[in-house]
Amino acid sequence: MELANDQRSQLEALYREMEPANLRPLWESLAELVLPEPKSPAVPHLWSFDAVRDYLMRAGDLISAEQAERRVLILENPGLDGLSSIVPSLYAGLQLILPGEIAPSHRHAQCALRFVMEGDGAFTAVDGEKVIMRPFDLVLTPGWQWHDHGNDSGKPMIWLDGLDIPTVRHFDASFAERLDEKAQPVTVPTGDTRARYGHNMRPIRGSAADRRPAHQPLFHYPYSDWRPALDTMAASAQIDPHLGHALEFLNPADGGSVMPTISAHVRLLPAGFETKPRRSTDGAVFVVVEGTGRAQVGDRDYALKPRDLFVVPSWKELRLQAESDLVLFAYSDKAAQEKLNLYREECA
Ligand code: GTQ
Repeated sequence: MELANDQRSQLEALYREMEPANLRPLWESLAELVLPEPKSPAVPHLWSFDAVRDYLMRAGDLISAEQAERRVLILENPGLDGLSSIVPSLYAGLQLILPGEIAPSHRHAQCALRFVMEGDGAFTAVDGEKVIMRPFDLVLTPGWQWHDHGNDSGKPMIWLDGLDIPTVRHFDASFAERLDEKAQPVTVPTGDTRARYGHNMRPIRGSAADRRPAHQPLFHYPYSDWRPALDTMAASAQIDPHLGHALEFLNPADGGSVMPTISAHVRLLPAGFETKPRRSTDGAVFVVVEGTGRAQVGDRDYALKPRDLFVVPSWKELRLQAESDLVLFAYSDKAAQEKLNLYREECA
């Protein structure tokens, strides 16, 4: 803004007078408030699973899951210091449950997903039903559904927690409750919800068998379903040049995203495949499920190995290269952005 010297000094005097009245001039900050395109404060970053795991196991020696309520190391974006956020709208953490431990029952407004990184056979109980968690399963605990976690297996279990904590904070809409008992009573056999809602079928609406919340019935998307689906897809010659073979997880209630604020998908990039550059306004968290390759995120370049985690902030160009068959899981705030008519993508 071009201003004459005396105009500038008179304006600044006015700003100082206005400040105690909690008033500020828009014209000094308009260009930073209404950007011509996204300029995320979040930066690309990669966490090596092995490095995080070491710290998590050390925490496991010092504090129990019950004491901690949730024994989790937050993956905080280096550009979002102190905000417990991996991108401005989303949270990510790695949670450890040791054999015999319980993370007590609670419910909250925030939506959560779990993506199993290590171990086999711990459970998450959701509204009275246990899900047995196996490697690379996706388990949801949708907003306001009771959940606790426990480990009856003989080995440590580690999973990625993806929540919309910063989004709920943004709306000042957080509610949370704890159950008096440590673990909620199990009232429904394991697998019951998947049988009812997980096979492109559902109980007749309103019938006695239609027992789950109408908007959010399903909470388990096992690896044993999604991984073979990707292989079958990859047997066809058609591959999306920007995505590879990609499948999005759906909410069977409405065919939309898994939860109101969070979308999730998996992809398979065959060995030697390289995606064309693509950018989108959603902030996304990726997990390498299998394979090796490279990810270029904006001006950063990462070598990928199994169980690494990396973040792609809004509008940063992403290119992926598969050395061996590369399988990725990702979640993002695309679901929330689409509801607000904000989502955009651009393919080069
Ligand atoms: O498992 O309920 O990583 O409430 C953060 C907050 C996990 C959980 C987190 C939570 C949980």
